[in-house]
Amino acid sequence: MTQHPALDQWIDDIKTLCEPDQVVLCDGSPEEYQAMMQALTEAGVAKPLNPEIRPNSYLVRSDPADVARVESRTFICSQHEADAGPTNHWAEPEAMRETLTQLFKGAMRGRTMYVIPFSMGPVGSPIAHIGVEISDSPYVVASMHIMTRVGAPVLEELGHDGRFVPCLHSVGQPLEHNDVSAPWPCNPENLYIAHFPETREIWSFGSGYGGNALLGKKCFALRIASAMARQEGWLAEHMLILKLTNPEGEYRYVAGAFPSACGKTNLAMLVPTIPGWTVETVGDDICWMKFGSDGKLYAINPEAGFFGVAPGTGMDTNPNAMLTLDANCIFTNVGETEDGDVWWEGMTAEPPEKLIDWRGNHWTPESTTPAAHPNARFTVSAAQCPAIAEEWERLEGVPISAILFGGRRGSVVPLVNEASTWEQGTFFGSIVSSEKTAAAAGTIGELRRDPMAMLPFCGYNMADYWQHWINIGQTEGAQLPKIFYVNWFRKNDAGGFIWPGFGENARVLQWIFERCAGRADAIETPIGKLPTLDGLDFSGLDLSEEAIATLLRVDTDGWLSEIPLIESYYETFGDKVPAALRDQLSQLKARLTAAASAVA
Ligand code: O2Y
Ligand code: MN
Repeated sequence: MTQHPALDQWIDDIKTLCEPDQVVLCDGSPEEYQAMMQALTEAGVAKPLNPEIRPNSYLVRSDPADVARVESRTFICSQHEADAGPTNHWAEPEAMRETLTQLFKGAMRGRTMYVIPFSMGPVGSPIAHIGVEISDSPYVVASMHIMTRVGAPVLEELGHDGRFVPCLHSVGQPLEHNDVSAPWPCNPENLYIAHFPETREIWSFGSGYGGNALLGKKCFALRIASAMARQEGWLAEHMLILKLTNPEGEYRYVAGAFPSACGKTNLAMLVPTIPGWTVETVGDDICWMKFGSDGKLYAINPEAGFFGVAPGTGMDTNPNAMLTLDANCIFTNVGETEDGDVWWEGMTAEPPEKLIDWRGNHWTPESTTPAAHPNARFTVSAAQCPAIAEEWERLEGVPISAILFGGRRGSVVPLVNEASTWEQGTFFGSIVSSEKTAAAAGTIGELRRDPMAMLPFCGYNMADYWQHWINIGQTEGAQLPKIFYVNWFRKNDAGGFIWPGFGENARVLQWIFERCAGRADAIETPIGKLPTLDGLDFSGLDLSEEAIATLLRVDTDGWLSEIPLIESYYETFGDKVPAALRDQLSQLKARLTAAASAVA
């Protein structure tokens, strides 16, 4: 089938196991994409949108039981449980292999088995890696076309013996004689998203949705790649990458890790409010960084498309995303308007008078359920983004000057602070947290730690991952990016957000840019380096002196009460926590205690 005997052998083994009706080696062509969308349309799961409004675009409705990544069914199958760590679900590899082998036996009966060779990253980039996904879902094939680079150039790059990550996927619903396929086949009762970091394999069964099924994204590019990166001395991160240019045309590249619901895609496509500054997008979700010969960290976006959350995306919040969606999109689980277009909450200020909701039911603004599922998604090629940076597919990647960490914190954490050292920056990353926003009683205001925004995506023990970050910082000849912690979500006493956010975040990026250029002042404080009161450009913003002071203040008491929370969080990782991070924590405590007693 290919010129790669080991790949052929794997394809053959999976064919024998899964017993599909036929096997198709995907070529990544536009014709293949159209054939998949045609098949999905005939199956009644996809619907072409009005070509006058949104050419070559489709609405897909998934099974309501298969609408998001399922962390409780996501497993790291390392030989030793300690290597998965307390933040992952661990399963013994041989036992998991046995369970999955039974499930995959005959799982593709009556279906086509697609073999999808794909590259994470531009084909031929020294930072890219190759995977092959076998799937029985035409939705997965079409989505992989958009989200990765698929087809012949990938096989050529692989050659006779190149290394690839085998990614096996089935929706888990074989067709017996005369069965009619469900429009969106899935098997939520037998769901497994299993990762084998030591052998670099992925097996996913029972879901056709997003991160569960498009195995290049979270499964490969983060969970497996993080384990590869640890072995090979690079970083696989849950980060956006943006290019920031000042009015003089000087530019720098910034990577940023934020937990969900912090506006990561919006930041990646930001339209600055400050005159003369521009932001261009390199990536919105994942960043792979390797050292170049000059000691700098060079980054690529391993993906080729955006799989973004639709609700909340509108011309007011993210015009570049909206313009990206003009044509050639797959929309999953959004509302359908009367004129054959799509709609979701936040797309326009006024909802349409009536539409068909994501479940296929009639909907009006009076309905008590949302028109679009909260995790409804758009899938679209990154090349269509009007803000895409021209170098977004550069084989050698782009040199990163700054790394941002951020969470959603109403109190304690200032608008921005800079780590004095790589170790302190790693410490900042390890304590990233957001206040829970869920309406569940008793949880509001409680902190959810999401270190480096990698909580569900680290393919090995989180504390070993922190040690890997520390080790990266000790690499001979490294010219490391500066690390910053940002918080757009600080609240005032009345509970309102102080900082306007969105395009105004460019003011913070400006300070970061100037710090990287060695031009802006900073004050050394117990929690790192903060802007001087006049260091950030607040001109034209309706912010009182008190509000500015709150944004840039070191809340000594707040941080002191945070220390025991961090200590007990670290305790969950036992003695694996790097000594360098324990040192950072005790030094922070000492500095805060000294500051508090100086005031008293
Ligand atoms: O529900 C899913 O499978 C999508 S998850 C996702 C998609 C795009 C970018 N980020 C994420 C995430 O969970 O971080
Ligand atoms: Mn993500």
